[in-house]
Amino acid sequence: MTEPNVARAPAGAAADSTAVPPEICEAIRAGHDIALISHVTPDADALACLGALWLALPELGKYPHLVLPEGTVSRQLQYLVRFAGLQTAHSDDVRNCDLIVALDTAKDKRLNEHGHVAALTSIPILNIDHHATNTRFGRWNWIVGHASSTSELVYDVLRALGCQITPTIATLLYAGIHTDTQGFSLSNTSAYSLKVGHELALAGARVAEVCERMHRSRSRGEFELLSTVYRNTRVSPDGRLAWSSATYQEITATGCQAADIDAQVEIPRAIEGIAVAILFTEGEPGKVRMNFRGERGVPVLELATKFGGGGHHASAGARMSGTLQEVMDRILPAALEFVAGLELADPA
Ligand SMILES: [Mn+2]
Repeated sequence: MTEPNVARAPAGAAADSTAVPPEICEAIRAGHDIALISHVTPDADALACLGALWLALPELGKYPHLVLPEGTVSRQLQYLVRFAGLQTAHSDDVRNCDLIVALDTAKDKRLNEHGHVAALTSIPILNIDHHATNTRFGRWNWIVGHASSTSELVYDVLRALGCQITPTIATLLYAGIHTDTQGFSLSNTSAYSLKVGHELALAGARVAEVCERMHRSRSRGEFELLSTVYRNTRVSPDGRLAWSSATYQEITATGCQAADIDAQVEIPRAIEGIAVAILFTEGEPGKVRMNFRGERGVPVLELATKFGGGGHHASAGARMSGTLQEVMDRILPAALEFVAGLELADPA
């Protein structure tokens, strides 16, 4: 017996790209000196978008200027910076730009520019992002909530502009998509993101190297920090909520910083049957970051926005002042109530 030949696109997964709006390409074509900025604590998606545009724009006769303040890239992701040979611009060059491209950044407050280019306010912004909560702070905004990553959108932009996808650009964008989809394993993995992954592999993306550097290249300190997050993981009596935490003390004792731990909400998330996972990290004394993840379509964005955060439907974040314990005492009762109210299909 053969299986009936039925296409099984998961609900909500776009089969094809959303066409790049013409004004997005026109804004780039009209620019001359172009500042490229992403979000604070840049992840692989942010760095990939910065790097891909920085490498591609000279082909169109543009002068790209990378805004990536010293010390903002985690140890593990410095691989991408070295691999692409990325060089940060001087602030004078940035001030003289006639266009800013903001990448993967939901709010202008989150732009990773450390205030050294405060004069940027007069420069028009082109805003390319996949966060559902993007505030559309640009003069031009291309916000595609169903895209797996901003790297997927930058790939579409480069194709629309007729830029060559070199093996280095392909490797960067592959790293961005691979990381935002957790290795093509999350619900944001669409038929289209797999298609782009395929095209990037054909263009020479270093698939195995990206996986090794993103998933199997922990320093001893990072490994120790992960074991702390495992040890601190707790599960609610109803089995629906799992959470973990790391205090400032626990993070710095391993020689790590908060940026090294941002994605580790995947640890409590790995427990079978949970609906929501949360990671609380105290990156600086008295400043707590929360990462929320929802399984089986659970809209954790609702929970995150209650506490001033944002992000995506099933992957969101928020920040709060206070000690780790104070913040957990505030958030956990609300999270327990949230999961208790969910109507969940039983996991198979
Ligand atoms: Mn992203």
